[in-house]
Amino acid sequence: MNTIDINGNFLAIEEEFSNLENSLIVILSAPYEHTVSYGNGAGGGPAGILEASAYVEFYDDETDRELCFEKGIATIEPIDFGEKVDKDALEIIQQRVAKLLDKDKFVVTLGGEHTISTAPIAAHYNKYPEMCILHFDAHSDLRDSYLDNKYSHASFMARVAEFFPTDKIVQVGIRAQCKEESIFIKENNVKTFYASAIRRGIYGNDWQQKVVDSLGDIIYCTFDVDYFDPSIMAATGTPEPEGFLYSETIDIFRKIKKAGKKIIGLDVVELAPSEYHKHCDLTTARLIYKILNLSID
Ligand SMILES: [Mn+2]
Repeated sequence: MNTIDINGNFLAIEEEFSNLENSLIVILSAPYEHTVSYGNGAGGGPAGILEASAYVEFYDDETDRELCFEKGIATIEPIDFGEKVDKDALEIIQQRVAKLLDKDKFVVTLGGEHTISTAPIAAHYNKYPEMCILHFDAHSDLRDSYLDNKYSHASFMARVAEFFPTDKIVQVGIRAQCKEESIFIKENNVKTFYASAIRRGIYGNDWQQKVVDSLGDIIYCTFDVDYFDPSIMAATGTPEPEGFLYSETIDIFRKIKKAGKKIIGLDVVELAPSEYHKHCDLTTARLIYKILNLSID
């Protein structure tokens, strides 16, 4: 696995702090786009994030440190899927992630459409059988298939549910789903924090704490940027109203840290860069660095 140098790696950092061997954190790009249903462009997500990340500051005032120089962040060359799609594409990603986990790296996988997340989740689950999943999304992605494809971005969590205990899945921000999905959630005890329930005050003022309380101690996070409100995240395939803002979201990661729980892996998907909404790329790059800052001791 070759790494990208300062002219294109995450945060634009020198070799000393971005070579694979000495870096704890590894950014793996999976620019997979095959089953897009509404807006396209998710395949450009990783490149957009990496480009914008050059403008993210190394220093984080909250943790008072430069995490990238403390731990090292390596950026791997993007996966070339060739003609591979669906299950075959997922296998490539899972092998790469597993290899990095074998080296005890903290892996951040960048999509691409949400389909890809099944792979890093499977790889992390093999290493951390006690983990739970924290899933940020406007959609629950629990349709058994969508447009005749079981490996659709709209079905990724249905694939995960085939090998992962559903009562250890916590979904946040859901606001667009079909009835079949809502039935699946009830029957299989998926913990779903619907956007409407949060806004109606069902969880009180500190809804973020309720999310954290429902999580186990070891957490894998999959983050679809369409969880955010379209006002701050227009650059995504299916932007849905009644979304969430940046700070109220970071609060969840603050509370995870405070509770002594641990994020052990992350993927960020569905950014579809747009020249009219450049801030979305930067928002996503900052989100990733902030989560890393709050998750890694
Ligand atoms: Mn989504």
